[in-house]
Amino acid sequence: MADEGLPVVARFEVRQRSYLAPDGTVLRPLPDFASDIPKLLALYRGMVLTRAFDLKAVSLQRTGRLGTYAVSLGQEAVAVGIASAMRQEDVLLPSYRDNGTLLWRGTKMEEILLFWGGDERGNLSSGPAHDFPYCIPVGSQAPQAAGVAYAFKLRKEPRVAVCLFGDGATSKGDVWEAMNFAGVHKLPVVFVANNNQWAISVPLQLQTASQTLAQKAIAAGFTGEQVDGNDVIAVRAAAEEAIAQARAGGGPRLIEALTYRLSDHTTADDAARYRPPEEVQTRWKEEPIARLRAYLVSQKAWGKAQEEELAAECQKEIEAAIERYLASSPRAPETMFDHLYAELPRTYASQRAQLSGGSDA
Ligand SMILES: Cc1ncc(C[n+]2csc(CCOP(=O)(O)OP(=O)(O)O)c2C)c(N)n1
Ligand SMILES: [Mg+2]
Repeated sequence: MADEGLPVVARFEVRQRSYLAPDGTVLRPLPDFASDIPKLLALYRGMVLTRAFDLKAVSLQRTGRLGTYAVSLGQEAVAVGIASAMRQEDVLLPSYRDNGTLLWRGTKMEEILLFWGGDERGNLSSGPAHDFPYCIPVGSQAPQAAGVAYAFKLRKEPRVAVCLFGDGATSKGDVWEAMNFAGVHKLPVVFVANNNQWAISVPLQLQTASQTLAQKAIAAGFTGEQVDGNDVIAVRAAAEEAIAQARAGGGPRLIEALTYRLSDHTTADDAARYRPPEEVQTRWKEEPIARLRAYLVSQKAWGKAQEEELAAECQKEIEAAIERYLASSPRAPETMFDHLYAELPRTYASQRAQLSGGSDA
């Protein structure tokens, strides 16, 4: 071979983290926090609540009481695993599918419903005021996360920006530019690629020829790790480690969470048109909630009675939130012009006046 004798100047490896097999059996020694059963029960509750809420949101959309909604069915472990490793003062930059992450951070269900019901008041979250709202333009939250982390570094604040995006987003320049910048400046940011294998109808193999998404971090000069995104213990452990490293000045990390989008892309999509139902059925065997439940049952920490109680409690909480959402009176149309400009430009001022029934001068 022509390159014989030439020195190898770079090698890299990508590790994959998992603790629980799909049937809930333990693959390797669990991280310390997993011996704290109440902590695991809280993660379990977070996932169950997210799923129940998502399903209700879909039925609201189907009955004309909500706009388009992006379900996180099958991806609850990423939401809860990441959010539970963050501190209040850290900053979350979520994607439109991160419902469970927002719920864990304190956003109220009725706020989420307001947002997807087309009411901007839904962005006034009861979660940390410094968290970013749902990001709809794919990948644009990544440069914002690098900016947030740059500010933390300049101000010498021990805080971390945590940014979630999908596999499709990793093909965007925004994500690469953000990672490159974060690598150069060793910024306190954790990027999480929620690899659910699909970007609407585009499968992963048409998204990238790269063997993993995690290795994209290596070109930016920092560690990329794969984690079983259906194993909430693994997600939580990876997030804890990455966030601690970032907080201590050790720079960014990329976590590629391997999941599967069990639902349609959104309520405006019909995935049966582009992916075989057998694929979805197979992936149901790996989903995160049954997995943690099986482990908890094996530890005698969970049973049928608790499951029924939890389901009823979640339904009650969700129903109450839906009632509050449906009872909120719609905003006046002219308010769409408010909060955009310190001083409304003339053209908008006249449109606003028209809408509110006043003069259009
Ligand atoms: C900049 C931009 N381009 C296109 C779209 C339309 N769009 C919405 S979601 C999506 C696919 C994103 O896939 P992925 O990043 O894998 O996230 P997932 O939906 O699977 O969570 C596209 C192309 C958009 N919202 N923003
Ligand atoms: Mg995707």
